[in-house]
Amino acid sequence: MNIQEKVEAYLGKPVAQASNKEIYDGLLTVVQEMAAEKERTDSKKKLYYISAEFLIGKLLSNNMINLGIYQEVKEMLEKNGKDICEIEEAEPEPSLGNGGLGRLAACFLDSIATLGLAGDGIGLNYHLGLFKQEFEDHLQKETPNPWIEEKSWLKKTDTVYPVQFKGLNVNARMYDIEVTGYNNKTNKLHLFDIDSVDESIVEDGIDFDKNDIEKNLTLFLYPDDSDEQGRLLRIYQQYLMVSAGAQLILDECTAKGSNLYDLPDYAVIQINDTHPTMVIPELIRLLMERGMDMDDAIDVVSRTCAYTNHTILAEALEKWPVHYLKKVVPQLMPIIEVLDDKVRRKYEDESVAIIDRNDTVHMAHIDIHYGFSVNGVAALHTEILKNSELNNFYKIYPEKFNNKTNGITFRRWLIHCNPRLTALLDETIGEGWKKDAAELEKLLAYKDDDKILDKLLEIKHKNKEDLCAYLRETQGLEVSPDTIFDIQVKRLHEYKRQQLNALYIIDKYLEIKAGKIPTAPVTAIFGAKAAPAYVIAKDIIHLILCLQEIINNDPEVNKYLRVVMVENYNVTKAGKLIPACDISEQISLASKEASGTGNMKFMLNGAVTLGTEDGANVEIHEAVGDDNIFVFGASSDEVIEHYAKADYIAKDYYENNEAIKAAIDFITSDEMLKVGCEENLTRLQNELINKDWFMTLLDFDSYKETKEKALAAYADRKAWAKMALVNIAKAGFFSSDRTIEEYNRDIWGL
Ligand code: Z57
Repeated sequence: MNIQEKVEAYLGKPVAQASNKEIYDGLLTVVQEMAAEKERTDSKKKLYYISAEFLIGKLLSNNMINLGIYQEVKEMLEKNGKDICEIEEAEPEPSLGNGGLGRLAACFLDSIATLGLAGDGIGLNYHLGLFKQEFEDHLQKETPNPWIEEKSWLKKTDTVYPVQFKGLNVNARMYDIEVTGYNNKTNKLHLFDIDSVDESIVEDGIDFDKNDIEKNLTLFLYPDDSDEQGRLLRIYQQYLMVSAGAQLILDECTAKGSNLYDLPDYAVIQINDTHPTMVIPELIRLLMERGMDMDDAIDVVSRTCAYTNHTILAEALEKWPVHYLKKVVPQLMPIIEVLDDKVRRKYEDESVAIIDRNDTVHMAHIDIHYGFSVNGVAALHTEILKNSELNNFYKIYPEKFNNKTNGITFRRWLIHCNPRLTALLDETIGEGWKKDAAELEKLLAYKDDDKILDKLLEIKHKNKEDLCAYLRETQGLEVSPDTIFDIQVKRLHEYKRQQLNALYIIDKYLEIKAGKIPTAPVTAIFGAKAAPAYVIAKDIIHLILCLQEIINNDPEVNKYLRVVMVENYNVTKAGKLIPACDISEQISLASKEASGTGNMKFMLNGAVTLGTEDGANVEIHEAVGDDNIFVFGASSDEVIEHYAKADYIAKDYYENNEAIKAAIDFITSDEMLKVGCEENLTRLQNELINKDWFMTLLDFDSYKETKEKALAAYADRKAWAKMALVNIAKAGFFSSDRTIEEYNRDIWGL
């Protein structure tokens, strides 16, 4: 049977007569079967990538591309009067991640399977995912995001493991999602859940009874990104994940013949940030339960586990009070105490202790002492870990530290989201880049080829037209593809400095009002969710939404400047925004963005970066050279020094810089207060003048100056196209296939 026949057998009617939703269900069923029939990767040693987040995005097209049937299905649908893009709309997006960390885990699964490595994901099956963002009165409102339908990529299994909390025993059931590799074998994503979870306890937005663990345990993903609220429920979630995961790992390894003393020959566990750190004491506990000595168990586990750090923000490094752990997982405390005791006997340095003097457990410290590898996610980030944040550990274990610069899967972030550019690359340099991303460099030979440069501009314009249509349909916003698309999409956080971009927009608005006409019209596009409890982040969203209202409705200004805040930014929307971008905003305070991965996606799609020397921007800069990127702002060394000396005073900039003062004053001007809320705007204004922890005002002048240069450069269309071409050609290094090859070479040894 061909695919059409299979789908029609499922539907019981011709494709031409079925609804988009029916066709989606049919394709899901057929594709899922095809994936299940594919050969599994198999080897003695297997990787387990444990992560609280897997931001996998929609799976239908991704799986069809990887299985090599995308083109065939697309054409079959066309013949039947159907559009594959509309079928895609019928798929709900699983929102099992916040941002970069979760999306990285998803790119990694794709690359691990593509490289034919045996590696499964272990995580949690959040029924309502991360919240869905809605805008109401220019404010963010959160609602649940149910994504599991009758027909779903999730397959319920019969595998169930008992997990014990203090006073509560639950059964963790495993659900599986097939992970298809690009023209290769398959792996699995295992998501644990408990049967008793009850979605009906959610009311009034995303509120629910925090005490009813049996009903709430896997309802939601914790909605914070890089900052921690330290709630008990999070410990319950983490322990469910690691205890079930550890039992699965031990079962699989013993089934393959491990005697458990040789566990490191059968398994390597990559711990994605500190959220899964309890897997270390839990594995020790389980090995002891199976008869192993404690010292042997500690040794075996230490040679099995490796840790990835994703941030230097102090507030993001998880620390749990001992009394929290005692309340939820008392069985782990005696083990953690022994781990701490061993460290204290060996090292006098209080700063490397596991349990500190305030009875707080430092999760990252467990990972570093009792894992065999510690890696950062970009060159600069790893250097900062070694030289400052984790310097005391680096001095003890220099051999454990290594860098693995992040990457992205080109299957989703080019082949799927940008078919026009994909076709041009195929025609121009062949298809080899799809398996070996370094081959993108072949494009450099066309740097002065007017035909190719024109085609790049034409593709970008068409992608911008598509985005315009999408914004009109989804949010009723009118923007023109003939303006410069300047895009900043990422989680809302002060260190990422959406507020710097907003201050620039206010400055530009005031200039236009004063009669200074800009050289080129700009559409400033944002997309960002704020953690529901992160007050200032929500105030920044409010500011942007007010600017959108004022600026877009001012006929004097909207010829030159428009603002778009995309609602509910997610993986699906990223796929529509990124191919349409001219200028990629990567403007975090230097030293604070561990890597960034959106920066790589934009580059790959021919956008030019406007950014600070932070995270992987540094490596992008190195790859494309000074002429193909716009870099500004204080360096990470300067920033680190400002923090050390505590000598940055925002108010001095406010008082001494007219443009800054005018922009900040505007936040509470009459015009703003007419559309906005005084409480939010005043709070944000105060924060900027009196605190500004992430030094927005420090970089304002250099941001403005560099942005003007970028906007002016856009006018020379050919020179701009050349910059885009170099960015695409040099993006090969940022393929997650390269990242995974390095993980395997240096850490996993599969
Ligand atoms: C998260 O998305 C990241 C770090 C964290 O500590 C948490 Br919690 C969530 C991000 C970093 O902010 C990015 O810079 C990085 O690219 C990404 O993780 C993947 O490494």
